[in-house]
Amino acid sequence: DVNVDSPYNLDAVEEKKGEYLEGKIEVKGGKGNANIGYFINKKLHVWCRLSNGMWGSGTIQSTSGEESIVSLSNGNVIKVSTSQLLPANPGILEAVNDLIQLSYLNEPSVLHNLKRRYSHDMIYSKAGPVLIAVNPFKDVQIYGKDFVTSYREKATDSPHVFAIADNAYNEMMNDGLNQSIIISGETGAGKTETAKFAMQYLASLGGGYGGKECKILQTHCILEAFGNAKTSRNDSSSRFGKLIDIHFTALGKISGANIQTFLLEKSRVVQLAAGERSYHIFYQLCAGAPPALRERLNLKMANEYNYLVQSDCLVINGVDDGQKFQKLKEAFDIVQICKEEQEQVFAMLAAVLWLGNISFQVIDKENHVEALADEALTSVATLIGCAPHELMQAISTHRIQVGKDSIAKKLTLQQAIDTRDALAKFIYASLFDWLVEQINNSLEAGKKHIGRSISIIDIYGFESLKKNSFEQFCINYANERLQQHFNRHLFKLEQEEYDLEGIDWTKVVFEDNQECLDLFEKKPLGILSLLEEESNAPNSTDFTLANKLKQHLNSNSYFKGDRGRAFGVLHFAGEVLYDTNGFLDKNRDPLSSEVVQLLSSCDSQLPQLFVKKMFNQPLQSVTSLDTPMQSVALQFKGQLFKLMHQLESTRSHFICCIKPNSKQLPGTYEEDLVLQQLRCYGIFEVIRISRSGYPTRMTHQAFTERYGFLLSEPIESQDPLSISVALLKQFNVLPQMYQIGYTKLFLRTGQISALEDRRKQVLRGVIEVQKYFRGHRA
Ligand code: AD9
Ligand code: MG
Repeated sequence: DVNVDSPYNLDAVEEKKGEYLEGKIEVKGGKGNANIGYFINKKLHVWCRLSNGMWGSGTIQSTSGEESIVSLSNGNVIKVSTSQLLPANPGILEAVNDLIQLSYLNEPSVLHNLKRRYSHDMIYSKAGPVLIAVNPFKDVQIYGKDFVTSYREKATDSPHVFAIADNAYNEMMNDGLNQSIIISGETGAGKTETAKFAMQYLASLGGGYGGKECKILQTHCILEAFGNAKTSRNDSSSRFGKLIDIHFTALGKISGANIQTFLLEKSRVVQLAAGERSYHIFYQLCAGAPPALRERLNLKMANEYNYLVQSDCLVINGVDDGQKFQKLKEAFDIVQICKEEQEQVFAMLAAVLWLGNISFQVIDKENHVEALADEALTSVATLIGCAPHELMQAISTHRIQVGKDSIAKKLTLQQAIDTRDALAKFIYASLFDWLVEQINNSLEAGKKHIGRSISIIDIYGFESLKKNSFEQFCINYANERLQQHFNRHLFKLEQEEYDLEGIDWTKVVFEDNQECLDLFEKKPLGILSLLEEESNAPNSTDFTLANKLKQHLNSNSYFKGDRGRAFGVLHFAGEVLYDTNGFLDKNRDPLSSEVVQLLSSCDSQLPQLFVKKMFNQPLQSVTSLDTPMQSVALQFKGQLFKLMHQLESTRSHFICCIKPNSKQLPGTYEEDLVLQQLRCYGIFEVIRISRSGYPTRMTHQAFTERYGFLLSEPIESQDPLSISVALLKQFNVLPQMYQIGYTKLFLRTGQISALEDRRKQVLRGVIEVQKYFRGHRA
């Protein structure tokens, strides 16, 4: 018996597939060693785990007791535990387009299939409705105009991001439904690149109105400069989430677009891990600014700025930051950010850089400090438009209320540094938001959108690092939410539809992550609520936070609280341990009232605007200038809820990006790494469900409208359902290949093609006849 721990073992699959399996290999689902005997007789291939942890394929020579002798394809003969064997697919099923076509669904077969394709640069595969994209880490020539045309004309059915985009576009045009393309995957898996290709395709389909499509494509350059950075795992890692809505007219032309961003990683502006960089734009500005601009901004080279040198990494192999700066300016011009605004943007960037160079001098025994009045301080003051002593005051003192009077108290060194860094982060994050707003204005040109749209979502992937902090906490929470959408969309909706249509469909059990989401969101005893409470409590520390979480959540099976200052969460993608160090502070994200006042009295336009924006946010009431109105986590939760709500009204398409190796190398496929990602995104579950389901569905009405004319003999009743049934009979569609619902017809994979072929054939004939007659009339 071939049986393993994996839930995707042969038996399970055979049961699910039942009798409709067009078995290329006839394997009885029964127990006992009958299967093995069959495999031996037929010299069929099997997979076995090798001592190095890899899967090897071979044929069974003999079995005795619990052990089998397997002759591997590389010539070696090994003895393995019989229970470790899994059936391999026949040669003709190697490298299939869609994993649901595999006769045997098990982990090595799926891994091998993807690997075979990958080695031939076929980086895309389907897993039922989900597109899998394995990052090639090299230029594969599959995105040119010829490919766009091929997919547009349906000349190929090879899986591709273009096919997904084409599908979304067609469904939008045909059904009038808004669409979404959700791209997931871990850092470096290729989400952002994939999103760009999807947009490139849609832009080429929907081009037409005043070059909007060209503008949309240019936004990448700006967003990447300001929102991407080199991390240890991706040379250009997006440090923010984004949703791009592309708007179309009723005729399918692009009419505009709108970008929403989520939670930019602010801490990166002031603090870098070794070997990583801050946001690309800083290095681009330092390397590419022309002399006159350098002078106006008093700009130095990157290696003179503390914020940038701290990580010992100033350049990226193969990247010319100076040249990128020129490209950025061109992009600015295209999205109509005028020269004066550009200058202001650069001034803000230079101010942030100079802030990091401001140093403090200890002036008393209590470690109180004063900022040094040096070049750094005067440069910042000039760039943001205030007097140096005002800046000095704002970052080294704190006003407190004593009765009716307020007195200025000097800050300690750490407090002063935190205040200075908070200012830098605030300016940068506000600048980022401001830019997105400018881009949106330019893309929409003030129009209110009422037509249809396709949304593309590229949000940071699940992260499990050696040390996980508040940022990972938020990112993984977002992924948990997206995962639920994925589950709901693919599984729940699927089942509900079958139920609604009265279709007999053996319920498939699937993982739901609602309980993990509850752990985050339950009120008043979920992590987010508790975090909020602790953030507002006086004298709370990271330790009191950790204790509070433990105290209330230890009985939750998704929570692990027995680790000092840290706590663990059992995410859908695995357990992650979070260190609460800095949680409260990052969540509060305080900006001192001194700094707020300073910015609002600056001569420059942007700092003033940033402060105004901060206090104009809806839902926020200004209680005190010291505590921001809404904590970061709550704000983020609000954004996510809005996103989910928006997605719910769309038809979603999913792309799952896979990172084949952690070295960003082409041609390298690490099985374990791929397997872990496939498991984590529930791909096996998706395949299993798709195989046991009916992926093609059409209303009886639509079905008869499309194929009714193919009926060879007229039938009595003219209702769509009867015509559907007659058509199925005429085309010999086997009873196990379809089910008839109340309003819809459900067909298994591959069943529609015969009807489609016949339809095309007949239509072609009609056209020929018409031509013939036209020819004769002329
Ligand atoms: V992160 O979560 O933002 O850190 P992403 O977005 O998933 O990450 P990204 O799209 O940035 O990954 O891809 C990483 C790198 O892989 C890119 O810089 C490219 O060098 C490479 N890549 C990804 N997809 C493709 C592709 N289809 N063709 C060629 C690719 N190279
Ligand atoms: Mg990215």
